[in-house]
Amino acid sequence: MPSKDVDYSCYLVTDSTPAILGDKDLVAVVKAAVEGGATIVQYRDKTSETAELVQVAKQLHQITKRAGVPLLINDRVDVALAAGVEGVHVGQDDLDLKTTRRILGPDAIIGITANTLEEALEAARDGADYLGIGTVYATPTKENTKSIIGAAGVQQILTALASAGHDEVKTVAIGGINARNVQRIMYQCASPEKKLDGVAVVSAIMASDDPKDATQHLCKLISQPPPFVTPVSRGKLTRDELVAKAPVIVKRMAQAKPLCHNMTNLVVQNFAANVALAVGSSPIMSNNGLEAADLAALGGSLVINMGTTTPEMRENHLRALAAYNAVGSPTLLDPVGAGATAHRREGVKALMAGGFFDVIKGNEGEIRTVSGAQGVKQHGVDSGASQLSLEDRIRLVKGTAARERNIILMTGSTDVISDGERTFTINNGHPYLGEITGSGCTLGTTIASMMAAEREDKLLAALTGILMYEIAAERAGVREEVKGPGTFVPAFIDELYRIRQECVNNETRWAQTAKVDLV
Ligand SMILES: *[C@@H]1O[C@H](CO)[C@@H](O)[C@H](O)[C@H]1NC(C)=O
Ligand SMILES: CC(=O)N[C@H]1CO[C@H](CO)[C@@H](O)[C@@H]1O
Repeated sequence: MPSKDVDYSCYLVTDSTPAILGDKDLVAVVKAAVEGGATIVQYRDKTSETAELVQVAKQLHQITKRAGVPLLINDRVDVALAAGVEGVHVGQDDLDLKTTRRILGPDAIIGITANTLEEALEAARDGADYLGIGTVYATPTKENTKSIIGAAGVQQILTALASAGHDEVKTVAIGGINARNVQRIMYQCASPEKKLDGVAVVSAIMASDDPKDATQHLCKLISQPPPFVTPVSRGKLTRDELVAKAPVIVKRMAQAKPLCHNMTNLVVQNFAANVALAVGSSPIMSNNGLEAADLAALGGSLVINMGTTTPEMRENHLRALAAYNAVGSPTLLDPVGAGATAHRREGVKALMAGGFFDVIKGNEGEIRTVSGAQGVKQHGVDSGASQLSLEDRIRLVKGTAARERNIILMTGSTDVISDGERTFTINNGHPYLGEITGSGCTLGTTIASMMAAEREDKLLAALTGILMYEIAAERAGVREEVKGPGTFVPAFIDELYRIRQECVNNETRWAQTAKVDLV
C-alpha cells in the first residue's frame, strides 16, 4: 500500500498485560477492532521474547493486511523487518529516527512519541511521518504522570508545528482517551492552524468486553464533532445587536422556563433559589450525579459550583458534566476560591480534564488559576492579590478562552468576557453586589438560564445574562427604600423580576443602559 496515504483517525495501540487484556486473545481482539473500523494498529508488547514478538506480529499482519490497515511495531525495528510490517513507532528513548529511517527505508511509516515542543519539532524535522502527542490524560497503561500535558499542551504543540511550517507531519493524541472524552479532546486539542489527524486508544478497546463494538463506537465519535459544538459559525456581534437581542432572549427564556440544574453547597439557599425564580428559570438542586442523565435530557443547563468540593462530590460533578456534554446542553463552571488551596486547584484541574464547560466564570484569582490549570506552561497558578491591568486581564481571558475553546468570564468592576474571538468589557453593576453573599453564584445561574434559551450564540446568551443581572442591580441600588446591602437584596430580586416582565411585554428600554464595549 502507498505508505504515506494513511488514515490515522482511529488508531489502536495493543496491550498484552493481563490488567488490560484480561483473558482475551490478543489476535482475536485486534481482528475484532479491525472489523470495527480501526484504521491503523500498533503492536506494543514490552515483555515478550523476540521470537514470540515476530510470530505474533506475523499473525496480526495477516489480519491487518487483508483489511488494508497498516501495522506498526512499537520500538522494535528488527521485529518490524522480520515480520515485514508497514512501520514502527519509536519512543524518545528508542532507536533514533534517522537511523530507523535508514534501516526501514523511505516507504516505511515511522512515528515517534512527542511530549514537548522541542521533541515534536525535532521529530518533524527528522522526517517522522506522524507524532504520537501526549500524554493527554492519566491512563491506567502508563504510570509516568509527569508527562501529562492535557489538551492544552497538545494544542500548543500543534500550533508550534504549524508555525514552523510542518504541515505535512501527521498527529495523533494519546493518553487516557476513551469514548467519554474523545470528541472533546479532538475539539479542545485543535489549534486554529493545525488539527489532530486522529487519536490513539489502548484500554478503551483492549480492555473492552466487546472490542468490535467499542471500536465502532469510538470511530463513529471521532468522525463527528461533539454535541456541545454549535453548528453555526460564530458571527460578529456589535453592542447594538446585543442591546436589541438581549430582551428577546430573556423573553424566550421566561417563556420556556428552562431547568437550571445547580450542583452546589451554598449557604445562600434562599437567595439563590429566589434569583432563579425571579429571572424566570426553574431551579433544581441535585447533587446526585446518577440522576444527572435524566435531568440533562430535559434541555436545561448545568451549573457546577466548586464552593466546597469533596472527592465524593467531584465524582458526582464529573458524572453530571458527562451527561450534559453527551446531549450538548449548556454547562457552566464557577470555580469558587479556585486558587485558595492545593485541594481546590486540583479540583479545578480534574473538572476541566473531565469534561467541557461552555462557560467558566470567576474573579481574577479564580480565572488565573483556571488559565494555569492545564497545559505545558504553568503560568499564573498562584492566586496572589496581584492586580492585573485591564489590558492584561483582556489578554488572559481571551487567551484562555481561545485555548479552551469555550467562554471565559472574569468578573470585576469591569467584567471581561471572551469566546476567544470576540471579547467584550462590561461596566454595569452596583457596589452592593459585592457586599452580599452569593452574588457571584447567582450570576452563574442567570447566565446558565440564558444559555438554555439561546443555544446558537453562547456568547450572546452569556452577555444577556450578565446585562440582566447587573442592570437589575443598578436599578435596585438607586431605589429610594434601598439604604444598604440588606434592603438591596429584596429590591434586586424585584428588579430581576421586573426586567423579565418587561421583556415578556416587549419593553426593551432596560437594555439601552448596557455599558458594553467590544474590545
Ligand atoms: C410582543 O410582540 C409579539 C410579536 O411581535 C406580539 O405577538 C405580542 O402580542 C406582543 N406582546 C405584547 C404584550 O405586547
Ligand atoms: C438557583 C438554585 O437552584 N439554587 C440552588 C442550588 O443549590 C442549593 C443547595 O446546594 C439550593 O439551596 C439552591 O436553592
